[in-house]
Amino acid sequence: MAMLKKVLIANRGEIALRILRACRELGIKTVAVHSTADRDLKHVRLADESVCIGPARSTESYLNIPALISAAEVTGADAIHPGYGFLSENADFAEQVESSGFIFIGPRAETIRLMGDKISAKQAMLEARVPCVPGSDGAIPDSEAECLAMAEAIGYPVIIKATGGGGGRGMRVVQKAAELVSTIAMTRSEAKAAFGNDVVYMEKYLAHPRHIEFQVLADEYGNAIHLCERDCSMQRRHQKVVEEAPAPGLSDEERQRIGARVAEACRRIGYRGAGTFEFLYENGEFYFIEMNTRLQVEHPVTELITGVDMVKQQLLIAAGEKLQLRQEDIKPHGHAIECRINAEDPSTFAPSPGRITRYHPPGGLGIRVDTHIYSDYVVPPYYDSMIGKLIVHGEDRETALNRMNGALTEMLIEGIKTNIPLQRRIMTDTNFRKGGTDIHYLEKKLGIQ
Ligand code: MV4
Repeated sequence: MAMLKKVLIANRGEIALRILRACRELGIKTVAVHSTADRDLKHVRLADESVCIGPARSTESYLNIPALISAAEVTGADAIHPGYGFLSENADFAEQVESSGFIFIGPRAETIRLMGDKISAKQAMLEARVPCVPGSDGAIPDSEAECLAMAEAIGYPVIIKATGGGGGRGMRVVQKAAELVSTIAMTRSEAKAAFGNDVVYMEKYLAHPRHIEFQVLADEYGNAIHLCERDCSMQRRHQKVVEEAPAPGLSDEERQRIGARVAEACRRIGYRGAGTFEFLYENGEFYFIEMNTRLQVEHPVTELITGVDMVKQQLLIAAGEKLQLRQEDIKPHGHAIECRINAEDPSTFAPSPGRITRYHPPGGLGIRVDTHIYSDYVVPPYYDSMIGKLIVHGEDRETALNRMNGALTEMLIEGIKTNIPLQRRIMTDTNFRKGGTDIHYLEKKLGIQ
């Protein structure tokens, strides 16, 4: 690894540990950074060096750009891996990392900016012939009459989205013409307050889609491949609960058609690193909605079906190496499912931080546990409630589902509440087992029972 000798991991929890493991396999030294609440994190103990970057509150630690760059300077790191969440999709951070002389493990800052603006992202995808949701193809017109005519042409219901939003923030559904103008005004003012940007766009509202996303890897030399798709439809309040690969019922023809389009889009925009194209899938059609310019929580299901170590690929790409994988090398094998394990009440979803008094992970063939927890670890109240991921692989979906159900039964976490009971309900749900449930399924199931 010529260009990467030391990587600073600008994150915490399970993903910091995942990145540390990949670095170690490549002989790269690691720097852990942590808040005062995170001194006992597993990866902090395992890293070659560690730096305390600030108090528990993430705005003063994991989101503190000067503190992170100083930590890279004092430890002599070559590169910074942002993980997911925190600063991973912050173009200003990527820019400051690079202008300070470090490698940002991710795409160029301008690519993050292009994709962070949902209108420019969609325009780039339309130019690359990636199928998008029919809509305004740019900002909404100025005049009320033109907006009404546009919505009429698209057909109600329509959805108004903030270009600075994404991930479920800043959007509103409009059922009929009488509500259009006021809803546009409301979405605009909320977007202005939340993102400092009041530009909004319009799309046809898809009522019962599945959420299917395609994984890509691209190097700096115009080589780009896709690593098939994941189905992430099982979600609650825009938080994914279960992810799986491949998407149930998707044909290889559909997979290759969309996969080829997203890989080509990467070449056109000069994409670098790992990325995800998010689609809504309804009535056999794919509609691009957003791109994620980072490693995702659910990357392990892709790793298990393709055999590709995605974090290792990110590091190699950042080191300036050419992608050695070719599209022909990517053949999905079997089926993988991930259950996110959260420290929360399984029925009220209230966070449940505290001391883990006893921990027994499941094991056996096809079982993977990505977590930083251990017996006596104290889950702090300051961060996301996800404490780990249970991922299984099997020769087919049925095998994977049964293996997951067994692993969830075997997994023991005491001292705090977890969502393991909810995950067991999902794994035994008749409709989920049939495959193809939509993005509203879990909220409906929870609402009725
Ligand atoms: C949509 C939609 C229906 N129609 N766009 C929510 C998060 C953001 N990534 C886009 N989202 C949606 N966009 C159109 N034209 C429904 C959603 C949506 C959703 C999408 C993916 C995963 C979960 C979701 C939950 C609610 C709404």
